[in-house]
Amino acid sequence: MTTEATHPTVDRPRPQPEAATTAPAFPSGFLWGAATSAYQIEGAVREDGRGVSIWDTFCRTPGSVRNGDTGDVAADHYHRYEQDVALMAELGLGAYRLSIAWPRIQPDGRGPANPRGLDFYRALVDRLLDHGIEPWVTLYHWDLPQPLEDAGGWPHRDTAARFADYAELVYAALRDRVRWWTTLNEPGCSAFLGYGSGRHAPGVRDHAAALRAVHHLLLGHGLAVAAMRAHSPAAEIGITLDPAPITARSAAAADLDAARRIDGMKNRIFLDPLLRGAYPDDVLDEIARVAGLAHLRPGDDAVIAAPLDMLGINYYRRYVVGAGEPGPEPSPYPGAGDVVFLPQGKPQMANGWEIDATGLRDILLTVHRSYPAVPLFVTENGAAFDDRLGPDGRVSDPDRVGYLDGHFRALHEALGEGVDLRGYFVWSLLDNFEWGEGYSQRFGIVYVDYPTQRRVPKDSAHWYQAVIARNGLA
Ligand code: IFM
Repeated sequence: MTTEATHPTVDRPRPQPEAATTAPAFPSGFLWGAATSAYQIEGAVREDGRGVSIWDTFCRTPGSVRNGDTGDVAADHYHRYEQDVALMAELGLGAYRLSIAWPRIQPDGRGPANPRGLDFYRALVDRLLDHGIEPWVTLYHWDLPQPLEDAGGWPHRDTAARFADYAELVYAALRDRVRWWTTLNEPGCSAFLGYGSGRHAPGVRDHAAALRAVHHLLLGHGLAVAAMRAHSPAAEIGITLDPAPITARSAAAADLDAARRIDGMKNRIFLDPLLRGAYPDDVLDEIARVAGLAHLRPGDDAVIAAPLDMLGINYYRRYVVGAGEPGPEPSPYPGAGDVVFLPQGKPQMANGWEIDATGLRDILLTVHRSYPAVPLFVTENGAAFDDRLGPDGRVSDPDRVGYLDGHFRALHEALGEGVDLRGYFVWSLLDNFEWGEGYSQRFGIVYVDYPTQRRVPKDSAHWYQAVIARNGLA
């Protein structure tokens, strides 16, 4: 068991670090970066042989994305990547986490690589290296080629094999210049939002399909790791998850059970197979009840548990849960329709997520203490606020500065507790297409004026630049 769900005390007093007399400094070599993903920033969806992804289709399904927004243009990074890399260099970033658009490489999701797709990423990576910025490549950040969805998508076992083929193609083309590789970004969102609640592409609402998707995403990850390592063992390969601390509203048995179930579907369903070699028993019982076990085959567990060189953690919020009544919207999580998610009265981001920096420390400690050792990186963390370009040409975002400061202190505490944390990537470099919320939310430390595509570093970008320069807080 991995989170506070397993510790029935609510608001348990925690040991407080002694009041800091000096500003937190980070270990030498700590990696400071920024992250984006292909569909959220690139645009150019019909250029250079790119195929159609499930997000292109979903965006055209009426009512799926706020304001009918699409990623057709996004932040136009496909055409402006040189300018964007120059901006990263100015900020002093040590690393940039990007994702590859699978439909640019294999427009149909299978077959030989589209050379023009690879050329774009080669050029981007080379530009990063020219500036001394380490490229961190994520192979899958949610943009499945539509033909693979038409053939069954992630609930279909063959998609795992297709993903491994794709991973090997990209790896073969870029491994001479990219050291750090991540297979999947937040497979929980792909499975449970894509096939459970239907809030993300492809918009399916079927818990059995979601659980099959979980397994095939994990299997695809394991097969991809094997294919990449067979090609050349030199790479550093990992996966990015978005585990969250789950806190029960009270010590009542029903609330603790609600917390166990959410912890199971949000955290342990991924962490346990990857790091311990099997689904936890209670999660497996739920999979059997909802989806049956026919999709789990002998040998899968070992493939999925391929040793990792690092684990990426994306952190945004803590979940406080209790037992309640099923709501009107379908839960993303099987067996959790009755679970209520409770506000704690903390300050919120523009999307309503409550800000809780202590949750970042807690989830890092949980992963560190409950699982076999693996180097950790925070591969995403950030906040959306209602940013505006001022008449003076500045974007003043004190809330984001406060947010980052609080979360950096949480990182520092985790390091002090012995967590093997090696780096941090802010989400996001640029304002971008926030999936079902379209362009209504701005997560960037750089403001994008969409009508002109002008980039304006927000105050938080300048503040982050100073943190990076001194490798610590002021
Ligand atoms: O924008 C997303 C990103 O694509 C995945 N992690 C969460 C971010 C904010 O919602």
